[in-house]
Amino acid sequence: MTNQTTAVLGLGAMGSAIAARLRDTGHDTVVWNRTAAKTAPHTEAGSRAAPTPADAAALSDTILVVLLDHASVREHLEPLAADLKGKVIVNLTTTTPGQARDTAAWAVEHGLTYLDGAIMATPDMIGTPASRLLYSGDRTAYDAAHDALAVLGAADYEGEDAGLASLKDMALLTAMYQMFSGLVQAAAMMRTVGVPAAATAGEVTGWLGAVLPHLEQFGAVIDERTYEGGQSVDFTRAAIGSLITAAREQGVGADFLEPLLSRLDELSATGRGGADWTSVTEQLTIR
Ligand code: FVH
Repeated sequence: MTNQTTAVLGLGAMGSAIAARLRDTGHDTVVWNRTAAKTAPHTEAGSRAAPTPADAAALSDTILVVLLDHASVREHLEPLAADLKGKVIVNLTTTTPGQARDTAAWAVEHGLTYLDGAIMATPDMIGTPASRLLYSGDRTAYDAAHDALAVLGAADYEGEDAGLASLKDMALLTAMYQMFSGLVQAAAMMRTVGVPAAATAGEVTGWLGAVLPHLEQFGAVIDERTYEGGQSVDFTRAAIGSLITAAREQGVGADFLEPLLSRLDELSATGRGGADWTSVTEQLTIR
């Protein structure tokens, strides 16, 4: 345990969970929230409430920013540049990689120590073995804040580029939402014959569990970039075409699948129908 003080700016669902976890693990905490009433349960539990973000900064060594979005972060950090000198700022708010780099550049311009973070957890997971947080940017900031960060979940440092944590967060969330979209599509199809979505969700969970081990093979093929072997573009075109037809036969749209079929058609039309289907990866690069 250190004698450091950690401020939490933002007491929404996530900021509250973080403040509670810090307290539960013996960290001295200061909290601030735009709607001051939300500080009450925290002061009752042992945190000190600061009336302004500047007061929170003055009382703390490390400032964890857990606000809604990039705009709210910049709105509150920019006027504080002088107050934040000598402190460690860790921004856990979800931002894009570009926004993370932008805030890191702002911090450098003002001589501030800034680390960008991304939370791969829901509030109830904070402090459990299932919680993982990604960090990138100033390594000295990561090292200095490590005692506080380590109690929130696995604390993975991704590298000096401040955008790296956010990039990985966004990539993993992209994969997650594509998977969730798959459930939505399957539920819409099965509902046409009276199967409840809850039952389809169970079926999808089992099926995805069985096929998930293939992902690592796909990754290896994509890394080699030769796209030899595996399931071909033409085979996959036929498969996706059948899925689209099946959906339409049931009176269900296939909006999520059609773009993939278009990419596969392009590959086939340009003589690459025999390549591994994951070669669509190459078509996604737009610059
Ligand atoms: N909750 C989750 O499951 C996800 C998991 C992954 C990471 N996210 C990100 O964490 C950030 C905070 O999310 P949250 O769940 O705490 O969000 P809310 O409960 O909606 O609380 C939002 C807090 O932000 C404050 N706030 C909003 N706008 C402003 C502003 N312009 N100025 C100052 N504060 C602002 C809000 O204050 P108030 O409404 O209580 O006054 C809350 O404290 C977020 O980036 C997630 O993407 C969570």
